[in-house]
Amino acid sequence: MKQEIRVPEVAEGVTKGTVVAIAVSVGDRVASDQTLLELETDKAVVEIPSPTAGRIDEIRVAEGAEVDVGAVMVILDCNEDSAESEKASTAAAESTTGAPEPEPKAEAEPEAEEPAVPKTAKSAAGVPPAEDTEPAPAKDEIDLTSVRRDDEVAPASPTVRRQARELGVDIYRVRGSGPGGRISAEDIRTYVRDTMQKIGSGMAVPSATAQPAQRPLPDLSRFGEISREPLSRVRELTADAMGYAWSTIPMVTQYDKARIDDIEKFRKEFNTSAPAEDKLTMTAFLVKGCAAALRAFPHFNSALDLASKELVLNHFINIGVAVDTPAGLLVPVIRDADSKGVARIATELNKLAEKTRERRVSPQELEGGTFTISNLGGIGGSAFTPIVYPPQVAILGVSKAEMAPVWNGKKFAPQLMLPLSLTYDHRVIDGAAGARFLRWICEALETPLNLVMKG
Ligand code: CAO
Repeated sequence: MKQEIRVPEVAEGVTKGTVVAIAVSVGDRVASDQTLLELETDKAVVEIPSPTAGRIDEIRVAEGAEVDVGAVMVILDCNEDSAESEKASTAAAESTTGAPEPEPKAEAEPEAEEPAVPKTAKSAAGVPPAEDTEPAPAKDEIDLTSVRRDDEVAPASPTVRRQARELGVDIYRVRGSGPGGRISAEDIRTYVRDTMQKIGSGMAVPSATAQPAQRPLPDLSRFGEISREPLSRVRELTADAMGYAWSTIPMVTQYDKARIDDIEKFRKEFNTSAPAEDKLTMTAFLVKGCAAALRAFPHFNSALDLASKELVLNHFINIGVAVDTPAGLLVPVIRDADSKGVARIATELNKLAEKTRERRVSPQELEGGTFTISNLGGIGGSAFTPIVYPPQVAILGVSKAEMAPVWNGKKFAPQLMLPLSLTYDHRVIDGAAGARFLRWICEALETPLNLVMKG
């Protein structure tokens, strides 16, 4: 007799789930209550047990597949002598663990149409129910086929993967010590031990918290036509750096506006007679203003070393400037910006930006920045929150300067206002310091003489 194993109703309101692991292969003999596969829903992770002993005749789902409640996942051939199958399976379990499996339930023979009852259930928050008892791991009871998530592989038994989940370990980060990289319970314990030691010594921990693993994408083609394009190396590196920054740095962004009528007037006049390569840009003034501000506020020109519990103060001021290129965002660096005049910075930046857009910039020209400016004002926008670029602790975002009515104490007067947004690492910089630093930059830009006088 063949029996269909269907997706059970795990919890009220749950209508579908994702097959996260298949623990058996076609042809395998299984005992009653043996785990067939694991199903993940937004509420719980459950192991789907075999309702009776038999042989796996067909597997109709794949790992990663989304399945509806009631859908057939596995066909079980129960024609085999059930008692014999169970005996064989139990004996195998005993021979590897020394502990007998629980007595099979002789009466566990549900109707063919009835979905299998989940063996264990664990809340999505990772709290197992009180009655959840860990079954004795049986080495031969599962198929250790590689379990994939995107490009990552985690070959491990359902029991080991459940152990990882319960400990909050992202199993895709654990190095398996077994044949073919198989991950054992001991590997999970080693990973937890190592991680705790690193935390204790203040070292950076490459944990799931630091770099949240991406969940498998749903099948978007179900909703319409899609196409795929490979990530450029720049995009890959940006994704990595931004993901790391976003998940490890507690950031705050503050906003202010600078009156830049005088700078803009001077810049326009200067540019009427300047060759293209020496054109004075708004970004050049910003580099100069930030370099002077960093001299006055050295903590903004630092890096946080948690391992040694120190703040590393850079005695050089290298300003990175975000450049939009067809391949993605690149950040070349103006070195020792505080010791250069605005005209020299402008010439250097024009050349560097052009080289960067043409991808002729060298790796050396992209490294060593101690602070970054991201000017999107040439494109538009009234404000944005840039992300700190580690190991730096602050970044200045610049939006589009626009004429605005500003109250001068007697009346509203039209003025060119440049919106600035400063994001900083709140572990290093307090809000008051952030506000002072940003105001300092605004004042330096509002009266260009300040760029010479301040610092
Ligand atoms: N407000 C108003 N106008 C601005 C401006 C601002 N904040 N910034 C630049 N402009 C104007 C310039 O004055 C220039 O106009 P003129 O030709 O009349 O002088 C025009 O916009 C174009 O400027 P530009 O882009 O050629 O020169 P720039 O030095 O100001 O900017 C650079 C150089 C490299 C910053 C810019 O080309 C760039 O790539 N910006 C994008 C940065 C980016 O992608 N950041 C996002 C990072 S986070 O995702």
